Amino acid sequence: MTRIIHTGDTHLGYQQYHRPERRADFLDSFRQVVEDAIARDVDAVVHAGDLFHDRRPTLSDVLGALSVLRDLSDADIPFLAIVGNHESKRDAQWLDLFETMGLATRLGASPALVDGVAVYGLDFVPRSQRDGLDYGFESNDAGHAVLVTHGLFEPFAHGDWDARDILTSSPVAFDALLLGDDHEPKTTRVEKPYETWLSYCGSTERASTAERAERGYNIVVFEEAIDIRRRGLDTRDFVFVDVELGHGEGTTRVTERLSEHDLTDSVVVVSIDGEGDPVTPATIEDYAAERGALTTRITDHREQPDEPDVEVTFADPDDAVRDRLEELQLSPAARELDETIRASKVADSNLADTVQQRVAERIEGDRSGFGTPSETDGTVSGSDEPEATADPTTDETASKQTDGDDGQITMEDYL
Ligand SMILES: [Mn+2]
Repeated sequence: MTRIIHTGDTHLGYQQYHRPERRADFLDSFRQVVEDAIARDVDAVVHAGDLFHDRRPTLSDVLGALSVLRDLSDADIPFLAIVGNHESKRDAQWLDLFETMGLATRLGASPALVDGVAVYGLDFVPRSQRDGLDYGFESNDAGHAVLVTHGLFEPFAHGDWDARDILTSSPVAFDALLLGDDHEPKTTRVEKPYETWLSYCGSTERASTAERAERGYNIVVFEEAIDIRRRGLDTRDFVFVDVELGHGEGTTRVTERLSEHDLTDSVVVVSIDGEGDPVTPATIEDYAAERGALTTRITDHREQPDEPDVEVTFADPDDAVRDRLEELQLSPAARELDETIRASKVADSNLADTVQQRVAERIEGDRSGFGTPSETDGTVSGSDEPEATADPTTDETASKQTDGDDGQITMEDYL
């Protein structure tokens, strides 16, 4: 029997609500997972990405991670991990540092062997790089094979990449995909011809108020079959209070509802709906603070004609960016640049040159990918382009060379 802890979406360094206590909470959850791993003497801890909330964690976040990983290493339990979308740097990864120090293994196309289980990894893959991806998974003669990866996969709801595409293309038949990115734990199985378990372990702390359910991690037990079990974590209390205000009800009704709960050291999340009077958030916050709450978040869902109706439904900011980019229906050129700047592996110092080069290549090639040019700052022009002029109709040369536009390609064209 082989037992592997599957965790991920740890988001170390996330100073949620600008509270240092919350930053400490994310580290504390990671420590709990590792303490459980040591207490249960599991065979490995697999991390499915987003160990860090940001690609630039502070030194104390890195030191926190190191201290937890060192405890795991001292117990001779391997830490096998991949890189998620939140923490992905353009060149070397934090995980590479931990690997250099002997505290982690960065999973990839060659399997890490854990007591009869071959464990492979695939870092988060930006959308533009998914088609025709060469996985290169090497063969194994272990009894089981699993792939650890990060992203939103179909057949789960909100998936933007069908996990069955990976399974079909992979030269290795996986018994399970151990996933990160979706912060809600969920497990399903795709049947023949795949016969593969797909499982999200969920986040270990609440990275957004949408994450109401208990946080935890999974233990994957490999015998003849595979069994995926769930373990809860003791995280900071979140008190969710959903108030439906009736006619004539307001702030007092909200504080009455808060009085039904122990708010000590908790994050209080108040959601207001219905009719009723306007509420004063400061009064509600003060009430909760007097009863020991760490912080209070208030969302009033009632119609507020003066404010734009912005509905926040994402579990993590990158998802929101992704959704927004989809809404914008950017041209292929714009998406390529977005990937280059935001999610690619281009070194920071080379970024400006790379963007300029990609734009130049686009200008050489198909111009139809661009929108209407405009005259703004931030001009990026190909090296062979003529100097731009303010009025395209007065410069025949520029006009000819640029299909009637003014010869300037500006960043606004991509946004
Ligand atoms: Mn995440």
